[in-house]
Amino acid sequence: MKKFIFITMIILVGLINCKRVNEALVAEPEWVDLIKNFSFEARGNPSIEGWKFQSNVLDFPSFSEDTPPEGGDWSVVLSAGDRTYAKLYTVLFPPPGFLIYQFRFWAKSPQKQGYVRLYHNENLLMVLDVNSSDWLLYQQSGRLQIVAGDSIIIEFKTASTATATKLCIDLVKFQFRRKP
Ligand SMILES: [Ca+2]
Repeated sequence: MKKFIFITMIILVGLINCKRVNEALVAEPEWVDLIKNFSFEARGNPSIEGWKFQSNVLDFPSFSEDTPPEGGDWSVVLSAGDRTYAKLYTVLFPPPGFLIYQFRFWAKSPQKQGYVRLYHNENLLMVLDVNSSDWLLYQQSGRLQIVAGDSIIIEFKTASTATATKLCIDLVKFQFRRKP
């Protein structure tokens, strides 16, 4: 009887170990971040490397030492006013396949006049209004079918208003993982 119980225990331990191995084999894929300069800084200096800036008045955006939690030393600031606008965007190239994505960023616009658009090629995936006067984390997730050559465009822009307005941005992350 003791021998039978002992053998049964060995088999059960073996089954549990097999289950753990199987769980490890089907573990969820890791998230991959597509934006390298997500904090708008490099070695302690402000930077928009990897991003493009457009304005009908300004050549560069400005930066601020006012950052969100864990936002490092700098955030980027888009300023607009009377008949002016400012736009900051980046073009990403995810690998082909069926992907799950997470898009998140911290932003604030004291005048509640900023927004972000997310495009898949020419198709608008989403628009978010930045209507918080204090730093706020915005996030969105979804699924994408990517084929070779497809692009994802993330675009921050100030609204074109008569009065001066600002849009502050930091910690912009676009992460994906393959559908398990
Ligand atoms: Ca930063």
